[in-house]
Amino acid sequence: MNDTTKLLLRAARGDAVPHAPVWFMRQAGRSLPEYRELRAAVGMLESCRRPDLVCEITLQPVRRHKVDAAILFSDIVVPLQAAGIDLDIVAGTGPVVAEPVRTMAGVEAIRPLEGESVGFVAEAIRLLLAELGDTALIGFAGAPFTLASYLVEGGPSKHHTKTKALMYGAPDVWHALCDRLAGITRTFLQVQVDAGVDAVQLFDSWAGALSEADYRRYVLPHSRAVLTGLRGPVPRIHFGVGTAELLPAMAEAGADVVGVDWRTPLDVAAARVPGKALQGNLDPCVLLAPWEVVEQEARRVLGEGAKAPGHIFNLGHGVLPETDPDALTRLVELIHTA
Ligand code: 1CP
Repeated sequence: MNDTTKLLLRAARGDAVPHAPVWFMRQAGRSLPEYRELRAAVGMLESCRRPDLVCEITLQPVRRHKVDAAILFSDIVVPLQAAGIDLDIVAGTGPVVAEPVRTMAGVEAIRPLEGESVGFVAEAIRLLLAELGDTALIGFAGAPFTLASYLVEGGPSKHHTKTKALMYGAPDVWHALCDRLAGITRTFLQVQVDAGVDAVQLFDSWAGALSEADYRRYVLPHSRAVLTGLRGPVPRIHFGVGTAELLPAMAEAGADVVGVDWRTPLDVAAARVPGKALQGNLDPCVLLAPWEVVEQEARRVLGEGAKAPGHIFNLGHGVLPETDPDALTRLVELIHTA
């Protein structure tokens, strides 16, 4: 009998698949001329709040590349703004927070997220489900540590110095902050699951800045509260950059699929998180090289990924804006026929 379950879900469960499912982190966005055109007159956060635009931008890479999954077009700071935090996404910089949070009073001013205040996301998901057919729809949110980093620093940061200073220097404030962020993230994901997404990805992009011991002490309980508090049978993908030493702890936080960056070969990752499906992990910079290099590296990733119970092909982090979209289309064809 033919299994009609979406390919991404079969791979996430470790079931047999005809080929690895493939999608790309940041597949929507600046590498696509049709995205740049659509966004020319609309601010980033405004585009995230308009269901018609969210639907169109989410579908653009699906139409163009024939990927096996769409990822909802949004941003990790969308639920923070919906919860009343004054912030914006500045072109060329990223999220910028008006009043950085560094005290208990600042933490206590953060309100819980009301599901209705992100109703535009549920509406966008309804529009998308009517269009997507066999293509899986992935919802997502930022994990407490990565969100805390933007709130404490006030914007993007290389070393997360102020964030770690707060974590070490005022652990009560730190845990109170992460507790509130875990609540916001869980509600944001629950809205997406209730609206019908097939899977969720929790991005803890910057957790790799921590040692394993500090991750377990300061971060894991909060990410676990998100992943295990979420109701619904959808697979949970958990991803961060530079997390080779954290993979077992990130799996323990409640991941069904562990996302891996390009630094850790997938066969090595498979040995570190036995029984878990993996997602990754072609270096996004490889796509700037001639096709022969892309093909060789993609085949290596597929071979190493075959050591895991299930493998979802992806990059090791997001698509770089300067990537030639045709290289991504060709890569999808390769994965589908390899
Ligand atoms: O004007 C623009 O086009 C702004 C660029 C942009 C885009 C396209 C930002 C600002 N966010 C997004 C969309 C986005 N953000 C998506 C959907 C697109 C897709 O994947 O197809 C997703 C999944 C995110 C998630 C996100 N935002 C993360 C986690 C993923 C990751 O890349 O690690 C993070 C860390 C952010 C913060 C953020 N938002 C935007 C930027 C430039 C950044 C990073 C800033 C920094 O370097 O700290």
